[in-house]
Amino acid sequence: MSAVTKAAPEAHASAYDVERVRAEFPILSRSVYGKPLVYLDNANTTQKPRVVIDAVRRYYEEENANIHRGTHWLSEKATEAYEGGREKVARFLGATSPKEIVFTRGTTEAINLVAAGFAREYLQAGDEILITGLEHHSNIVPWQLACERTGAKLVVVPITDEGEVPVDEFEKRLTPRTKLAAVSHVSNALGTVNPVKTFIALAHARKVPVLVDGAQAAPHLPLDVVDLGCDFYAISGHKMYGPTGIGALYGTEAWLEKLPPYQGGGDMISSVTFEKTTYNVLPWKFEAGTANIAGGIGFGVAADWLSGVGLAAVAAHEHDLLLHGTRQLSMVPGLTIVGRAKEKAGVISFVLENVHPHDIGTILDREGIAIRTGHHCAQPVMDRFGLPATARASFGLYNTRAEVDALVNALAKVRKVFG
Ligand code: C6P
Repeated sequence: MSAVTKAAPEAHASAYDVERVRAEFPILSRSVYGKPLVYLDNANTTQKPRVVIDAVRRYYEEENANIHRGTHWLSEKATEAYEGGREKVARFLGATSPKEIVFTRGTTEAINLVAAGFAREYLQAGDEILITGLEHHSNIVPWQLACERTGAKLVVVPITDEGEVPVDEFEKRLTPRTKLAAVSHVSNALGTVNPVKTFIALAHARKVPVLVDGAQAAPHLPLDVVDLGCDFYAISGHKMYGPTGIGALYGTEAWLEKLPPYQGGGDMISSVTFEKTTYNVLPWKFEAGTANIAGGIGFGVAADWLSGVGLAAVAAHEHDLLLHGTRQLSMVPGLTIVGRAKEKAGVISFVLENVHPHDIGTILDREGIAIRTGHHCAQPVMDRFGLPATARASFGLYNTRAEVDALVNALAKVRKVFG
């Protein structure tokens, strides 16, 4: 398997043309309840550009076959396209080799893979797994399962009223018993960008490996896993303008070699007898059964497309939306923004006096505006702020200031309905 060639300098970093980007997304021209769709639920899942839709369709129309095991032409084509997808994802993340990219169903499965491997090989009673109070359930529950199985303990770094994870609080909880730290890069519930590079350096100084939940970072920030120095990085294709049901675990070759297989079945073996099975080489050791072939192909195309738009430009554009949205929403009477970290991605969680977030969501929906309401699969974050739920607007690279204004105007209607 070839090494990864580094991505070319970002294409349109200086002149971000949001209308040109929007034109690539067929769904953005549709209406909902007779109103133009305003899609502000990007942390949940993103819309798909035409190139991704076409790549998935082309695979089914022209190249559909199972991979790795056929001797025929179609199977070779499908294998090439799928493994090409892996190379693209590796390049997107800055990985050294595609061997370090394991395709999974998404971030959740990527974290479960590592947690299960640690539970089997590296954890025992009294050991500690360090997480933060900002985590999504996907970066809590797999570790709880691992702890239940082994007697290890989950240690949580508390968050501040702003929704930040203080570096000294993180450092304080790294002990000789810490076997791994698992931290989100960007919080889905509050938008906080964690200083993961600092966390990794502190953990590594104590020989503690670090897994980063990058579900909410990969679509929004320039990334380089080698520069970050993380041991594992988990991402979801569907949050990166790619298909659902596909994601990736980046792991250093050294760690992936050491971890045991996650599931058993076809493709992950090199030979099987009833007495003994030997496993396939990386990354296939972790990919049992027929893969999500169309997903892997579409994910690669999405990763290339996103790099082509340019993550620095995307981050700058979304930061502008964040500033504009924060300013406008702060002026809505009775509205409180939850999560005011200094470093934030394009996520605004808020509550409105005397209105349940679900009611906000329902009224906005009738205006064609899609946001998410609820606990955002981050119940401990809600508990920290004494809230059952928030309303959350999360921006993507195709959103505009006008859409943010539409949200603000619709909130005036919500206030009217609720007096
Ligand atoms: N957050 C949201 O609306 P999956 O489902 O495996 O693709 O991603 C799980 C996940 C893990 N970590 C973080 C930080 C996430 O935000 C998510 C998914 C969505 O916020 C759906 S709950």
